[in-house]
Amino acid sequence: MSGQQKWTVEEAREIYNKPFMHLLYEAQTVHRAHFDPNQVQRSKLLSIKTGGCAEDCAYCSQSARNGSKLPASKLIEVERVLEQAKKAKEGGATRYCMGAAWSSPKDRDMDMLTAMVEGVKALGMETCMTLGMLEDNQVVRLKNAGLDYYNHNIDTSERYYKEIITTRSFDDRLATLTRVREAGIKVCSGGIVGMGEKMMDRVEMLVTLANLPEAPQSVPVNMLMPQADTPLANVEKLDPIEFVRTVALARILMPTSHVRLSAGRSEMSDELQAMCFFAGANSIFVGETLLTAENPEEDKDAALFAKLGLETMAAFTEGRVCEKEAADVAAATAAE
Ligand code: SAM
Ligand code: DTB
Ligand code: SF4
Repeated sequence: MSGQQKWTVEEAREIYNKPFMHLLYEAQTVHRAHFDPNQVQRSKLLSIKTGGCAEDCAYCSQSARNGSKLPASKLIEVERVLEQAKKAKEGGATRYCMGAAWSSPKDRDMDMLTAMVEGVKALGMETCMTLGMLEDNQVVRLKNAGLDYYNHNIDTSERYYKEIITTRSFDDRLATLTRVREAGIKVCSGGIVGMGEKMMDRVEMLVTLANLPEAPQSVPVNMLMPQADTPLANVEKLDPIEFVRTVALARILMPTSHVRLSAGRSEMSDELQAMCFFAGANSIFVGETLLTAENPEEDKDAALFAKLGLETMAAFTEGRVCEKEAADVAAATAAE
């Protein structure tokens, strides 16, 4: 399939605009062919370096160029990261994502970053990092440390990207994704919905991701959380149905990827989140803070899981292993 066009923009637009019931039914059917529909992964985020970022992403509270009041911190100590990861694991998270407000890491940071990956992996958690653009040698070091996923969002369509970020290009973003994929690290790449983009920007963003030589194994879909003092602080709210359509299209175009219901859940009703799960989302961030922004409290999520009969997806690092499959494998092995 390498290098082949898998979806046309026209095909994707037609799917996105199907009558809502058809769209949800199709997304749920695709979802069930590859995943247990009642299992949702709990992921935890930690900001390992906050604020003072040199990039000008219009949505971000951490950009120094947005006049943001968020002070720049230093890279936090490895021990603190591991303490927090252990707590997250005890709270049921199976995936640990470490994010830094950088354009790219400095080589002098790499020893600490690789130690974080090794330590979190040793806890038995899936590891993900998001550190900005990477050079070849940095990708190799992260791979050798055992990093499972690298998050690097394309955020929107190529057309709209220029309206949102001027300090780097869409192609810069794709170049890092190529490096990560070629090094054998799984790609986590998605975007933000509700930044004033058009419907076609959401569609084109997902077609770009699905048509990469290998679709990202992980696709975060974020709802913009408007941040004070940023250019998008007062952007018009998007109809939540458009958000669900975006999740459904991600599921249909990338059937075996984890589609992650990421930022913005604190503003979403239980019903909207349930619709996102039905449309194929199968991961959430848990805990009261994302990187800097708020997220639903743990007891609220526990109640939501109970209400919907959702289970926490077991940890996995290779392929997709849900609890049921893992139990089947264990039973078959025991019977041998
Ligand atoms: N600095 C690195 C980078 O940009 O690649 C990593 C951290 S960055 C904060 C990770 C992602 O968070 C961004 O690509 C963006 O998609 C998402 N994000 C940031 N601010 C957001 C906001 N206010 N609302 C929704 N998503 C946001
Ligand atoms: C992603 O797509 N969403 C997460 C994760 N990848 C790193 C980050 C959301 C950030 C929301 C804003 C904040 O917490 O500052
Ligand atoms: Fe920096 Fe990442 Fe925020 Fe952009 S999204 S300003 S690169 S921290």
